[in-house]
Amino acid sequence: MKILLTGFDPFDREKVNPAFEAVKLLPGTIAGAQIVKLEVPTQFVRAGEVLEAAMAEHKPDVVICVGQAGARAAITPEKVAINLMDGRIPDNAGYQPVDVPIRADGPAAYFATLPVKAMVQRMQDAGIPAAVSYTAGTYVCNSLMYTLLFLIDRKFPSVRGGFIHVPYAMEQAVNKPLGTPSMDLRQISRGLEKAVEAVVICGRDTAVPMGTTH
Ligand code: PCA
Repeated sequence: MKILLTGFDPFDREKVNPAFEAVKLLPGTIAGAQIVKLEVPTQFVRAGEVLEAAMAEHKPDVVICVGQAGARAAITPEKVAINLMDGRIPDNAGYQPVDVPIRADGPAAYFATLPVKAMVQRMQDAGIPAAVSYTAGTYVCNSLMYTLLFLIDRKFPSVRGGFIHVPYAMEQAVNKPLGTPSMDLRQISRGLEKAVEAVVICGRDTAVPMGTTH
């Protein structure tokens, strides 16, 4: 099995993006699966183009995109991506769409085709804070997740795919307000490794309740 893992470059005046830093720390093989690592730009349009080219080149069985979610204290596999771009800030190319669909010919939303609950469970079993997330936001991460699932739907039907948001790396929180959540990069990477193990091991997701009441 071959798994393509992507991580974004830094954005919003940050010096690092914990997503690609944690992906870089991963071993080359996880649970027998070959890991291919790819940095993608934090740009609405270009990120999807780079991903599509990499999927055509590497022909992965699974694609997992990883991004930074600075306000979160846990590693969060995303359940759903929506067909909407609404940038609070411009992307790294200066593009700031407001209420623009990602694909005019695409559905309103796609679900991840990865076992998100099993991924969360395996991270928690390893002592790493993790939770299912039911919104990937409206910025470049949601856009890349939607584009990935659109590409799987229309062009690469045998591929399974999804997205994981990770907290700030600890060093990013140093000059931020007290209480800003963060996680050690090695723990983020260990969490990603556990999540990948779950993808390799679990065909169907575990049916334990993890939904929210709000
Ligand atoms: N996080 C942003 C975009 C790039 C990243 O790492 C997001 O959550 O949309």
